[in-house]
Amino acid sequence: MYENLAIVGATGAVGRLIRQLLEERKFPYKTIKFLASKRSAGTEITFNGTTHTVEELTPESFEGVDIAIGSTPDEAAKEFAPWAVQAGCIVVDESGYWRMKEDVPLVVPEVNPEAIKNHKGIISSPNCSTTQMVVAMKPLHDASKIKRVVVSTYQATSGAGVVGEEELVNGAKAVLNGESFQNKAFAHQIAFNLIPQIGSEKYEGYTSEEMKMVYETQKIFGDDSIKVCPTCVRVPVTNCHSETIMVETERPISPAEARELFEKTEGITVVDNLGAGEYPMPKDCTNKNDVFIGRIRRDISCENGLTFWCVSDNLRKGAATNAVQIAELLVRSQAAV
Ligand code: 2RA
Repeated sequence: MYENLAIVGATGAVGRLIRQLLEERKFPYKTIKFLASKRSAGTEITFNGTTHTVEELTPESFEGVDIAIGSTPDEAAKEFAPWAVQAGCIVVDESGYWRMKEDVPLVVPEVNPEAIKNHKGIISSPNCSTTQMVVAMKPLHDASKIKRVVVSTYQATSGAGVVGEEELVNGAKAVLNGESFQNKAFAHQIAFNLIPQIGSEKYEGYTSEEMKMVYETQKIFGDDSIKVCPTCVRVPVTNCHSETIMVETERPISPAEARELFEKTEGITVVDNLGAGEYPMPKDCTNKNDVFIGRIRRDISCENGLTFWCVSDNLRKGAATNAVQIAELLVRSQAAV
C-alpha cells in the first residue's frame, strides 16, 4: 500500500499548496513527513490538526516512504530523487529536471493518466504553461487530431515565486510614489509593463519557457508531429496564467462543437458569453483547480482553425493540484491491483 508520504520542499509556495490540497482532498495516508533544505528545517507545520517539525532533506529521508511529492529547484530535484528511488519510494516531481528524460513519464491526469504505468520511480509534472494548454487541447485532439498550435501566454508573477509576486506589488507602489525600485526577480520592471521573455534564450530565438511548451506537449500526447509555436510573456498579474490558444485540426471543429466538448470535460469550466462580458479572468480563477476557457471562436484566418482564451491558477493546476492528482492516480492504481 502507498500510505507513507513525504512532501519535499514543504515550506515553499507550491509546497504549502500541496499540503493544503492533501487536506482538502482528504488524501489517504498513514504517516507523513515534511522535508526542506537545512535553512527551513525546524519550521513547525500544522497538518490535519497535528503539528509536524520540518526535517532536513538528506539521503536517509526516504526510508519507509512510499510516495514523495517534490516541489524544489531543479538542482535539488536532481539530487534527492535518486535517493528516494534507491529507498523504494516513488517521486512525483514538480521540477523541470526530470521531465524530458526518456524513462520518466510526464503526466497530466486528464490527458495521459495511463503513462504512470511506465514509471521507474520518478513521475514528472509539466511546467505550468504547458499543463493548462494540454488540458484544453485534449478533448479537441480526441475529436480531430491537432496538427498545429499557436499559443501566446500572459504569465503571472507568482510563476517566479513569492519574490515575483512581491516585486510586482512593491514595484507598483514605487512607480506610483515616484520612487526608484531595484528589480530582482525579473530582468526588467514588471509593474505597468510586459516582459516578452521567460527563461533563457534556447533555440532559434525561442526561450527555454517556450521550448518547454513545444517538447512537453509532444511528450504528453506522445506525438512529435504536433507543431507548437509559443510566445511567453510575463504580465503584471500576481496569480493565474492566461493563454490565447489557436489550434488547427485535421477536420474543422466548430465553436459549438468545441464548447460542447469542453463542457463535457472534467477539469474544464467554460465561461463564454462575450455579449454579457463573461470570460475567464485571472482574478476569478485564482484558488481554483480547473482550467477555464472562454472566447471560443473560429479562426477566421485558417480553414480548420479554432481559437480560444484559457486561464488557470498556475500554482494550483499548473503545479500543486496536478502533482497531487498524480499521487492520487498512484494510490488508485494500487487499490485496483
Ligand atoms: C513561470 N512557468 O511562470 C514558470 C514557472 N514554472 O515562470
